[in-house]
Amino acid sequence: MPHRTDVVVTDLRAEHGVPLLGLGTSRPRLSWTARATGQVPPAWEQSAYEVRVTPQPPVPGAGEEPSWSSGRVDSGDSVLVPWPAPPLRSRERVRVEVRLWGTEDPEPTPFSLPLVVETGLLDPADWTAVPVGPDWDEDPDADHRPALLRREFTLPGPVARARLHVTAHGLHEVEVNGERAGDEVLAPGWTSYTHRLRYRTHDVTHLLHEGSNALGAWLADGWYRGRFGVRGGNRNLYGERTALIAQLEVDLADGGRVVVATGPGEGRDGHAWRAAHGPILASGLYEGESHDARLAVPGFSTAGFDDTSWAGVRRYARDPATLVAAEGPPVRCTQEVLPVAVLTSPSGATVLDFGQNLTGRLRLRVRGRAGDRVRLRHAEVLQDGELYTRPLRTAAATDTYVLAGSEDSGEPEVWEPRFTMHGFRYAEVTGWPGRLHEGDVVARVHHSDTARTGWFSCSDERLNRLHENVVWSMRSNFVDVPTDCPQRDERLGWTGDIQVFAPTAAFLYDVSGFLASWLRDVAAEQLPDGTVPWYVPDIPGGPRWTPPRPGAVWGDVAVLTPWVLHQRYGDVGVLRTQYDSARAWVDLVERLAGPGRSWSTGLQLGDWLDPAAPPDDPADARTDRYLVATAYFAHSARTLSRIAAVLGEHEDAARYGTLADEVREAFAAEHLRPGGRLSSDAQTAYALAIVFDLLPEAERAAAGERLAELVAEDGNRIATGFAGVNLVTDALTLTGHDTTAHALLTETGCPSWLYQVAMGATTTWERWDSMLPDGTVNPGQMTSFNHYALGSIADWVHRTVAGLAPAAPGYRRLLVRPRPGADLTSAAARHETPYGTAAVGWRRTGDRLVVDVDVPLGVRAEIDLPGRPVSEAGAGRHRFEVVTAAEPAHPPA
Ligand code: RAM
Repeated sequence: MPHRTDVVVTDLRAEHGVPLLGLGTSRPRLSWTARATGQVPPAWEQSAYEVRVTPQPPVPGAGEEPSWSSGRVDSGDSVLVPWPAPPLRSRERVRVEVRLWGTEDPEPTPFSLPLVVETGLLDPADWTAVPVGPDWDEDPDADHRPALLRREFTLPGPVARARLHVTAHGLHEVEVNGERAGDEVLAPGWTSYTHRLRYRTHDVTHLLHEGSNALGAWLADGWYRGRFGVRGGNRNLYGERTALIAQLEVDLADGGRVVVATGPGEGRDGHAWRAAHGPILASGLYEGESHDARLAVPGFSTAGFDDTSWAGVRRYARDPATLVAAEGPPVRCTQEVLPVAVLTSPSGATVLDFGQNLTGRLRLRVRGRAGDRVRLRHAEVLQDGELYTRPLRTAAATDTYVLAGSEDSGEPEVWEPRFTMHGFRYAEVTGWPGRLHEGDVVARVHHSDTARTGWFSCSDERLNRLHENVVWSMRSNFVDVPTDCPQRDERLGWTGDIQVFAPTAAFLYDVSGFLASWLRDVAAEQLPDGTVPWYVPDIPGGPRWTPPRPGAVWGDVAVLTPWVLHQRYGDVGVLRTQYDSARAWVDLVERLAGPGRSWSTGLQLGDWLDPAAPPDDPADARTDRYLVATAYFAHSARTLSRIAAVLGEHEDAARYGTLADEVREAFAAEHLRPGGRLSSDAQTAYALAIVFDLLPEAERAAAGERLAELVAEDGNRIATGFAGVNLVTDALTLTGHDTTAHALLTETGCPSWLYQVAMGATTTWERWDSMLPDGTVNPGQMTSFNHYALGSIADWVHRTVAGLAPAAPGYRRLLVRPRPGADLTSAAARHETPYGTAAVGWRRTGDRLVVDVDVPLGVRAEIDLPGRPVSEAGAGRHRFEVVTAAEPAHPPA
């Protein structure tokens, strides 16, 4: 059959793209994009597809099975398309190819490049591995020295394919024949371990050979049993003993199979798991790591190593039904940063400045004598020229390396801690033998290695820096869990923070798998009455946070964040998976609010960290906390009604729609004063009322006027905390006050976004004034320089300053609606949508505005430019020119 060769299918992916190995579902959803390679009509749309699936046997050539084909399926869908073929079995590897037909095309495109995916262990019965840890006694109340585990095994013939399925109680790093398996860090990450413990599958074929082989593992406390949590935290959150769960499955070239799994006693080959201490003396996520290289155990993960002095192992319990495949990318090192300066502090200390606040740890290259001790302390800021660690509270954030002695060999010792993480820009180095040379110490940035998908730039360098800061705070806090901060003794998955930041995150990086996985933990940790914990995974947090109580903004994550994933990624599945969780939340709030429909009880953090709130009571905001609670109740009920409609749950859609109407009325009855004023005459109150559509049409314009007035009265300074920060500029835009929105964005006085930039921030701060105007650190006991919530304005920047927004789930339609600010001469944004690359860039000279738009194939864009009727554009690159008023204020709403 001839092919339509000017359209090609690219970027074929399964589920969230990552992982491809060890997929946890038998029916992975497929997505692809169509790309034009020649002249394709802008209105081209996919009208049908064919999926071909070919099994890939472990031993090449052996018993090759024929391909399965879906045949021609009439559908325009290309994002998260349901698996068309028979369900996959555990460990099944298949090659997938797709081709398409366009509406007018008699002939299809050629088949795409193949995507090869492989399932993990889908059935609990697939697991023969059980948790094993060292067979020695430990004091559960003390720090523990991380252990090493090892086991040898024999392979009777050449290897065709080998997979290692691995996880742990605690943190692990696994080695096969002396080589590390995979490159993930802080594995298995942090989930609600009691309900869900993630494993990953590594391809270790190339590390094995016929004959004697060995597996080795490092084990550390991590979240599982290390001290973790606020107010000193707790140890043994999930158990008192660390253990490895590993299952190595080897397919031999002759068709045989060898399985080496963690377990007690000797295997049939006479080998057993053994345990010993290694060179790590102590390691904690907050504390840092202490490593004595003189105690190194070279070759412990290679065959022939003498382990006769090693201890045996103990077996522990774990229901294999709680072992789940990872749904997104692991934490990895993604960048290395060299110091920009080596400072000598007033007290004489050597301090490295990396020029960027980040999450990661240092790698050393050092030469010295055996026993030389290098100590590294980390901090985000200096005060009076010295490392300033008070904001870290009880997190020591100190790493120590004792040298094995490298003077004679000439080769430097290279070391990086394994099981800890720090949030820092500065590091103090003590005990360095000899002179510190450039490149001796490098900061290695770590976070969940999600793909970057969104970019923004404009003619104002200060805004570009702000945007960079947002990106850096996101990277710093997407460390397996969406955390509040990466540096102090906290680092918890605060639900409110990610609820306000999720739209920004979803533009900047592909967080579809990362957040889908975390939302499963939200559902797992929800109390039977529907209460969503303040942070997930939920751990003891003292009387304020434990047991969790229902609070608006934070609990609403259960409804609003799945909706964000649906809007940005076209993911209906996540709505289905989270549906019960979302309903349980709204039903709970409905009960709490009672027939009056206004939620006015309980612990509410409200507009947390309103800059007017006293440093020691961040919930004491200008906007009444119960106004915030009722507004969010209305918004979540409305959103849930929309979710129900998407899922075809029509009764629920109607019921929650009516509930939302009633809460809306209750809100207006209680909080709206004649003339459009609200009971709390504050930025956040108006922002909520406008964006959540809680006011009658006539009062809405007045509310917008009042909001603009308040901003002007405040000297264009921001006056919201977490509950209003992501809404205030949208509220201004929705009511025709773009000029005021831009004034807020570009203000530099304290508090404002650019105040932080003017103070030299390289990440976004927890408090508007984490650093006070005099350069000293805010005395509040809760002062982080790396929190993402206040950076959530970036979503409005992308959608409104650059003008790139989704107009249908997954960007199947685009809304191009830039609203250039008075002082900007250009701005641009680009986003890798599920349908391909979309971009908007504009440039202004005098009153002429030139706008360039890239629309992916198969997508239509609504073009809404100032002073020009709304029009539509199909795929391809388009240029529009309009003559605007010099200041494009008050566009049609
Ligand atoms: C702080 C956290 C977080 C916030 C909670 C309420 O401790 O840093 O940002 O959500 O308080």
